[in-house]
Amino acid sequence: MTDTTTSTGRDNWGRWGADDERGTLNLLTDERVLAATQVCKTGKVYSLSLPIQQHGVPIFDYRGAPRRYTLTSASDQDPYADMGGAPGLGANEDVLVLASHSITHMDALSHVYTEDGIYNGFARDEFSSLGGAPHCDIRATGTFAGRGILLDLPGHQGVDWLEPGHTITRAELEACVEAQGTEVRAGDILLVRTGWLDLFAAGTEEFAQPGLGVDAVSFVDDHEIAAVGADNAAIECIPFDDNVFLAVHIELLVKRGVTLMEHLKLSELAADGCHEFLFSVGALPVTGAAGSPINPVAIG
Ligand code: UVW
Repeated sequence: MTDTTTSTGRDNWGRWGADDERGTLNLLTDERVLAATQVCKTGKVYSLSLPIQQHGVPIFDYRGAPRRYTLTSASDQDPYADMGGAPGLGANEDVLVLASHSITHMDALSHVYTEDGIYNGFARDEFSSLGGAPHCDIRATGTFAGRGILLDLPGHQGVDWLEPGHTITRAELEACVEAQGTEVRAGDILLVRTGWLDLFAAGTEEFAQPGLGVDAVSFVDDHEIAAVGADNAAIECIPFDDNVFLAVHIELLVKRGVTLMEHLKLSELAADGCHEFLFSVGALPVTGAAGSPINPVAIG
């Protein structure tokens, strides 16, 4: 493993080869995925995605609200008549217009760059307006599955949500693991519930959010976590830890190649006390894209 000088002193550049574009998803071996299929106890299927709609969901102004436009409907007179369709026959179809990082979404490893480049040292300026990302696009992330674990921090701490700006430490994650009695295994997909979506639903106007701090990154390293998701906007706390903009994105996504999933709906899993499940997600396979809306599934 390459060891470069970083704030945490660690990265995964070169760990899976100079051409690697999947980062810690390499930890999801066939054996681990097969073992994950054995953890289900109830068979209950959970969608972890918020609805894709214009209102009532968290949206950043610069990304804009998703739009669904009608392409064809019954307002078109017998649209198939020219092709032999019967009178009255038609079909409803839509055109969807949405930012790749809309609402519940997944970051490709090309999403965030630093002056050193993107994950694994690919150049930061190779992303083009026509082609997007020639390396580490969302197709490289693709579809994956594994054993998911939920750390329900508000549940453990006896609050509805962690306060905006709360910086989650490794000790808090470990204490939650201990209290829940959740075993953490190499190759797990870690989902962290901060309660922020519940606070959003309660009408908060605050930009600040609870989320992981840089101290929590060693939890991901030492437990060999394959991917991280959370119910907040950016996995990490806002304001950013130590006032370093996107500090945890830099540590996890850029340096370690950890795929991130944001705005996950985790309250139903938490309410059911479902802390271990089979997790599966697929990105829209858009060539060159730096992210994708997702509808992850957990099976309890
Ligand atoms: C950024 O943090 C820039 O985006 P996201 O929250 O989608 O990872």
